[in-house]
Amino acid sequence: MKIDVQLQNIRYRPGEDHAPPARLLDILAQRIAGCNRAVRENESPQKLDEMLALRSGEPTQAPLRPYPVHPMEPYRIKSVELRGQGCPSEGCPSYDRRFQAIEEAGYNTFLLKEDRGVAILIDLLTDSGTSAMSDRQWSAMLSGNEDYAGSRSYYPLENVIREVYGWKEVVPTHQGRGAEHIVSTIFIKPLLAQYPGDPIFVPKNMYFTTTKAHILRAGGVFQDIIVDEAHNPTGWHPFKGNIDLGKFRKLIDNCIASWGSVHGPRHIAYVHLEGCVNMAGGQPFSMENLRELRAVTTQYGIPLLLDATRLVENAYFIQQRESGYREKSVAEIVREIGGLTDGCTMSSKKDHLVNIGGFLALNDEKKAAMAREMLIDFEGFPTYGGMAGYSMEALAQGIRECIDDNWIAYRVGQTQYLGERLLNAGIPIVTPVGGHAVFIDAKAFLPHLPQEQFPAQALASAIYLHSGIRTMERGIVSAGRDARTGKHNVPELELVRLTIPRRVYTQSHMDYVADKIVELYRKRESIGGLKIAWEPPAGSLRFFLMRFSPLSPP
Ligand code: P70
Repeated sequence: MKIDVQLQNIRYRPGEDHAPPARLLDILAQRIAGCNRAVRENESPQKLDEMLALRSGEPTQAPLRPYPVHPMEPYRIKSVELRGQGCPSEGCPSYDRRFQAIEEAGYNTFLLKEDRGVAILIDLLTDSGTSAMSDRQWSAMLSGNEDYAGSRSYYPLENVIREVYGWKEVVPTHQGRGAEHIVSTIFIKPLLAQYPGDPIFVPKNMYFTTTKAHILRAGGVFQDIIVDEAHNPTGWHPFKGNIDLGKFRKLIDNCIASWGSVHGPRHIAYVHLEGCVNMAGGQPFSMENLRELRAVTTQYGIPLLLDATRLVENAYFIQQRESGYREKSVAEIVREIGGLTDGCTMSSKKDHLVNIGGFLALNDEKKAAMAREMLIDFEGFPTYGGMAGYSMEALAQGIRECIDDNWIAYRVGQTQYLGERLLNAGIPIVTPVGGHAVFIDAKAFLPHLPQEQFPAQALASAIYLHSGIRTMERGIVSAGRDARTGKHNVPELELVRLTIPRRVYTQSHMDYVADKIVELYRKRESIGGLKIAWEPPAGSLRFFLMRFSPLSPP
């Protein structure tokens, strides 16, 4: 590819201007590629051509930024949550208060409590159910209809899901795991009855905690088929969420070798494809990968379901990074993805800008009928499935709002901003930065701690203690124990997630977060490891409730 850039017109950040030409060129390459991956000293330069190729013919100077830029909010604020009035230092609880709070929480950020006033200054535990709703959502809620059956608040929701994603049958649930419970049961259990004693597989692009728990609970065998690049926190790849089709074909071939060409592929209940893979750092899959996957699943008659929880963010990355999608709206891309799949499980608490809700959707009417039967036992009647009428109204409106191009560019842009600020200070984070969160590589941040001392858990506690910012461990603690051996599952990625709630925090909050993490990084040697103080006995989701204590006093 020929590159024609007027180097003298490029502005660099203060301090960068006098860097050697090779480094300037590299910085330039990174910015042009729009990957927002600032270069750290002594890193090998990326290939300029490869990165430019990702922009598919964009004018090369358009995306240049002299320093990380926080996008402007595509909304105004008209209602706020008051926090910490009367607290000294801008509402940040004192060190003593933070120390007491983390001690009481057993060094588990999930267990921090605000029972005696403010304990948490900025809450980056999760983007789940933490969105600020719009004026339109709040006003829609007032027209919620609470009839038990046939609620008129249900039908607009059903219509908007069909319109936006394209699946035919919609089954509402109280949140994502309600949908996972039903989907894994109705797809796995009939096959276990048909092939008694045989394993029934569910391959997926990396595990997610609740998803895997429900697959196992239904008697299935989880199989990770994500590309190897996903396990490398800093390797640069635009679609680290892709499925490795080689791994998928190998699973199919093994099934055929064991049970023949008709019954073999039926030992795979469905493929589950997650958008913006949470446990990999919010990494997207590409449309090309999905199309190839669709071809294989069609060939063998294997259902292809999405975990569509963060699909809108995934669609934005396709628009930004995949050739041929620049001119398409995020809504068009989402619809295209929906059309290539057989249904989904959905936690609406993320993309959809609501505090509670979810659904499953399917094209297969028979399976949908099975799902509704189960729904009545576990969630509720098919026209509310665990949500209030007012929640369904807020959800229908949230779905319309979240596929707006301006909104999603802002949303991902804010995450990129925080990521870029940390990268510029040399903090080891997962790159490229994902859609909903910045993930700190705890192994690289705390190289002095072995994984058995829970470095990500220790770092999440240290961040809280240092700054009042709450984050979440995504490493060996989240990975749980092997049910057979009782040993810790040891994931390659040992991460702390800084998850950004939607429409809640501003640039000054992001700046505070970046400043505090950088401060802590400078004294990282002082952070010690943890040991387990208590663990729930049946603990596939042990991270929610576990307690720890420091190996040496903090
Ligand atoms: C998070 C939340 C939820 C989630 C998800 C994906 C890709 C399904 C779900 C389940 C909440 C959470 C859940 C377990 C452990 C920690 C945090 N993710 N698929 O913070 O949906 O919560 O509605 O049942 O990310 O990432 P739901």
